[in-house]
Amino acid sequence: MVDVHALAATLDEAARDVRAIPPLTGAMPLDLAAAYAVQRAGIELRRRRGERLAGVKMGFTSRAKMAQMGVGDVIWGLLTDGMLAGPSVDVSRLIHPRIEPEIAYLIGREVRSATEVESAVTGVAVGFEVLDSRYRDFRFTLPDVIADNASAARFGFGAWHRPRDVSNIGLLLEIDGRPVQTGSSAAILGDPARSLRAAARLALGAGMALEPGWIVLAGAATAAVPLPEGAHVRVTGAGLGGVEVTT
Ligand code: OOG
Ligand code: MG
Repeated sequence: MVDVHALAATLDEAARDVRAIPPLTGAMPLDLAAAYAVQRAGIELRRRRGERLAGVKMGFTSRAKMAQMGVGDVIWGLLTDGMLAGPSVDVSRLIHPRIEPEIAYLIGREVRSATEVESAVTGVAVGFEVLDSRYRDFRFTLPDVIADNASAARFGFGAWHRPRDVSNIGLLLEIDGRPVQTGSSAAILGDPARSLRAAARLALGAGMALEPGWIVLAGAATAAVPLPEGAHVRVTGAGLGGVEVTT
């Protein structure tokens, strides 16, 4: 039997000690259900420290991300208010952070069925996600990364815009004024709205309704890039403005 709580504690300590660990599956088999149980136990540890759920993140919703990380399935994780980035992110608290552009949705009312999620959205914005795998060299199998809450570390978003079609908008990631990644939101399952519906379906399937005020990150449209110290990052989405973060 997999000790879900012990594995969650191991990942949680790795994050807090800023120390990479070997993948869990190097030591034992872990199926997807057990991996999600570890993820939930890890979120529970954060909640006990006073963090509150703030939303859902989708992972590997684009080919660029699947190819970068060598996995082929969509996964999801949970966001807490403790992960919300300020205008700056302290990268000394992270093991090997990477940043990627995201499309963010704001949920305006409780979502009890996946079919109603689009009508519950009150805002859309360009966002970013700072990933930080707790595994050495950012290398993992699918169950490993699920247990590690889909590498979630920090996230942020720009100004909210009224819900609109964002099925094919240009996304640009710049570091210190240099473009480092460009992509289209169409890379996210053909339309980030599909990822939004999947997020609702997955959360509901796990017994969780999306709550008012929650954020859904639809997944990166491009590969993630290393986030060094002293960097000034800007993510722009055509028609959505931008969001900036410094390290
Ligand atoms: C896992 C997280 C993937 C995305 O947007 O595809 C993700 C990872 O790449 O380490 O957040
Ligand atoms: Mg992401």
